[in-house]
Amino acid sequence: MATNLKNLSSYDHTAVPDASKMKFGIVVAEWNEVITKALLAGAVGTLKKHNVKEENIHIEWVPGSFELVLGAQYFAEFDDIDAILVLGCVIQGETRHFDFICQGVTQGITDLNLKYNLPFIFGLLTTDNQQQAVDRAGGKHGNKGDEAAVTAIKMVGMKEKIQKNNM
Ligand code: DLZ
Repeated sequence: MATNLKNLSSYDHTAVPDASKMKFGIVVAEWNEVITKALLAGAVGTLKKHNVKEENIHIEWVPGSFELVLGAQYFAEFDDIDAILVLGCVIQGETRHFDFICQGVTQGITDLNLKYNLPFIFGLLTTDNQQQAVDRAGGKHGNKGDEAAVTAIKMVGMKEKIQKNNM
């Protein structure tokens, strides 16, 4: 949770492995586009900061957050990718739609991680209102997209390290 104790864009740069050979897929939701564009900018900027090449960042848009899971699965099935980031923003409304979308995406992403043995990174903002989303998409609590990018690089690095140690 982004709180006063944790800014989403703060991390120890020395603890992030070099990502110059890594390849990432990013699936972004069109709903709440102002927010998701900011998440995407954060994620891409952070990947590049850690030497990911432009041609190794593959971006696809889906209509809403509910479609993030299938979009991510398409990357896993049809592309040679090291990790997939999903970026979306679900804002609480008057109905229970929020709960169903959040549950679906959370469980879906969890299942994909295990099914494909690949890092699928959960870059979904689930907020009570627009301001909370703004605060976490490059605002006072940092950018969830930055956090997703760093997490993706770290997970790929971890997998590579364990594979190397066991060869
Ligand atoms: C329908 C819907 C609603 C009410 N709210 C959001 C939202 O806050 N964030 C989001 O990413 N998507 C929302 N959607 C769209 C659903 O995710 C999905 O695209 C549709 O239900 C069609 O499957």
